[in-house]
Amino acid sequence: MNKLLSSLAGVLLVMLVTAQSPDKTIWFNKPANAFEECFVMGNGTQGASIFGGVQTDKILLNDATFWSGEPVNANMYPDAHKHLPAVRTALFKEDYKAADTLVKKLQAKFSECYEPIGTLYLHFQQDSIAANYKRILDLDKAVSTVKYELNGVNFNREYFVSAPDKLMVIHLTASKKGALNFSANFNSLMHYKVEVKQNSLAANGYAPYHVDPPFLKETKNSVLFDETRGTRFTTMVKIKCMDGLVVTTDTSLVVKNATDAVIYVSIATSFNGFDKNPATQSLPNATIAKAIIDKSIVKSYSVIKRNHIEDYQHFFNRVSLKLGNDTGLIIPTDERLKRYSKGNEDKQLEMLYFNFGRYLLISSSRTNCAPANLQGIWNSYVRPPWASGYTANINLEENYWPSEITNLSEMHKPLLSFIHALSQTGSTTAKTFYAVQNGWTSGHQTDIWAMTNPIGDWGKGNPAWANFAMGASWLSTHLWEHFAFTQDTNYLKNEALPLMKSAVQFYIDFLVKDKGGYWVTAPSTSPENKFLLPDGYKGATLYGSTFDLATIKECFIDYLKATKVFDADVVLTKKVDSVLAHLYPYQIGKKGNLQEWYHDWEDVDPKHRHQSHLFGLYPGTQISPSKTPELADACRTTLLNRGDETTGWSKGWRINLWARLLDGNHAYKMYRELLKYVEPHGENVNYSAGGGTYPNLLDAHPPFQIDGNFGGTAAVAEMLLQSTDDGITLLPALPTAWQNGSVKGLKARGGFTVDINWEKGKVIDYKIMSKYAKQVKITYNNKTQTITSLVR
Ligand code: FUC
Repeated sequence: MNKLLSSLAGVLLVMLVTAQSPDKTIWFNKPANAFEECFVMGNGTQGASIFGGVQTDKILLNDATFWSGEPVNANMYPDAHKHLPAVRTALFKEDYKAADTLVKKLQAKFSECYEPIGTLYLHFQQDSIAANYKRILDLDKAVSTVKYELNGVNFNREYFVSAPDKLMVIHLTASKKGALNFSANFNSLMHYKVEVKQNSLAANGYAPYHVDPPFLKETKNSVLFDETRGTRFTTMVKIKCMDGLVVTTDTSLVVKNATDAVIYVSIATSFNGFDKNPATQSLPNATIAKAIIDKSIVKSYSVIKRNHIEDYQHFFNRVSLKLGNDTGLIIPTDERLKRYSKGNEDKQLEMLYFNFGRYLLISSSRTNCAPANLQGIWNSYVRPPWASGYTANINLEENYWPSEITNLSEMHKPLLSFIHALSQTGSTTAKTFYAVQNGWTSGHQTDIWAMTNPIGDWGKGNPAWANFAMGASWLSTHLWEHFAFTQDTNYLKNEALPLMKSAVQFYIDFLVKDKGGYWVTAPSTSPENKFLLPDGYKGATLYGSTFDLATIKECFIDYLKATKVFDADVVLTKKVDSVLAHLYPYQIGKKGNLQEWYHDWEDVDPKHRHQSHLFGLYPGTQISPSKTPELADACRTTLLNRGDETTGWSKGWRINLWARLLDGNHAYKMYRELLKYVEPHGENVNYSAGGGTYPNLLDAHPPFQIDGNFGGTAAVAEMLLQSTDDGITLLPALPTAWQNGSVKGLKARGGFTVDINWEKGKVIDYKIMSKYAKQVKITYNNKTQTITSLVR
């Protein structure tokens, strides 16, 4: 009888899972063992990674503003620029070896690390072996659930992190009265103390005032704590039970004989801005954490949940995607991914990955000046891979590629406001490292303190990554893109234009003339790749890399476009025009490739994961098959030479590049490869396992890096819709595999919202909407016409 009942319950559970849409549901029939199997949730500031164990549930807690370090002294190396002339002299003597050595004198400190707050444990006084276990993340509502049956009792847990209420909530129920027994406690790798009193657990602690990034050898000074320094945090936990009892021990809250309990978890940090000392000019983290919880605990669970769902759906529901009519598979997500990796069809999984990317951006990017980092907001390490930081030679920017096109403009704001902070420290970096008196720039790695100097630990870094100076040119293109998609003229005038202008000013002064009279950067690199000279020297430092000039060109063009919207500094505008006309142009190499280096050199690694010189094709707007067919062909050759096997973020980028080349089938092939199943590895990362996707659908560099998720999400949109200042193309790179489908709510430059329905690869119906009726050129089904948009 028991067996019959439990198998009936199993059937019911499967029905429940399948009632949720396979394109919006990630689920498993076992708890997570490794991080790469857990569910990440967040309200754009606080993050939770949920493992869902039966006997012990583990919930890793994060806060977007919780980093090691303190405000950076941007004036850390006032004389650095004195070394610049020698580097330039060596370069123009073509002495690349000397340039590689000399440029190291321009390196300074590394950035700080993103830190974990701690772990909330829920210990259940019960066996670990349960029947009918299910763990479900519902992307439609941003709510996750754990369900199982034990000794005839059905247990249910529901988790979400609410933006309106600013906290995490867990609702636990048992089907039998009084069967819910558990304790909650907290621990952390930070320095902290736990205080438990009157149904409240408060953990107060602080982050290290310095952490060396993991690529530096561990020493006794790698992680430095001092009670009087560093960012403080408070985590507060309270439990409300409908029945039963909440008692306390020294370190935990204990629920006895309850049927229905709600756990409230608030987190607050003392971070008060990039230039404020988090110990002495701090926000009152303890007061804030308590106020948040006190305000919410008086509300009913259902009200908090309803407000959370409403808030989340306000963003999530703006876009919907259908890529075919298959019903999706009624198997757990890890098995589904494995099956797909073997070449099986699963259109709903392709839609799920896209939906998940939008879910991740809403969940990780809602905090001013704290954009989504390398791991979004989800990190459990004190010295996380690459500091879980902001890497500005691709990763930080790639995080934001889906923000505008997939109708999540608001989620772009954390990056845009962060650029303002970078411009503050970056103006000191411009003067001290590059002898440029006007404008700002930033380097390869940055952190919440808006550090902008070249990194490399004072001369120990490889110039290939350490001496990058294109943070300002690349990031300022985001300022323009936000305007291009939103048409928010207030924003353009008051926020974007001043920052764009001062980025332009920096590069105007930083550029030098080469022997042929062209403007070039010197020193220059092409992110992380190296060139091979005919004499066998493998170098990184050169003048005039294609990447540098492409980002500068884009930044200048954007600035000129912005000055057409508003009156501008005429002298500067003229200067920009003239520099643009004499910028060293794109070159096509002997292999038909787009040249990466100023000269037509070989690459040390022709399969390198970076393809920075293709910036002008994507995310830039300078190269396209219609406007610059030769250059587009050269980009195609470069991509073919690079091959398709690469890291997660790099696959994400290449899919977008193939989409811009209007090759939907190649883009789709690589999209499938981005969704290649990668085994969870826990703490033993295999860095060379190849890029792909973990069971929980997070991107595998490996290790976990969220940029691949965002690159892949943007790429799906880019296959279905492309826009320029000249108009909109519907289904520009539709793969054969997506012959029938529809998309609603994508955004196009010019402030348009676009819906498309298609059948047999042809548009059958579309809708272009904007705030005011506007004329716009639309290209689809091989024809172009000008239409007037509908008013939204
Ligand atoms: C860049 C890339 C690496 C990695 C790191 C975070 O340095 O070259 O692959 O993504 O950033």
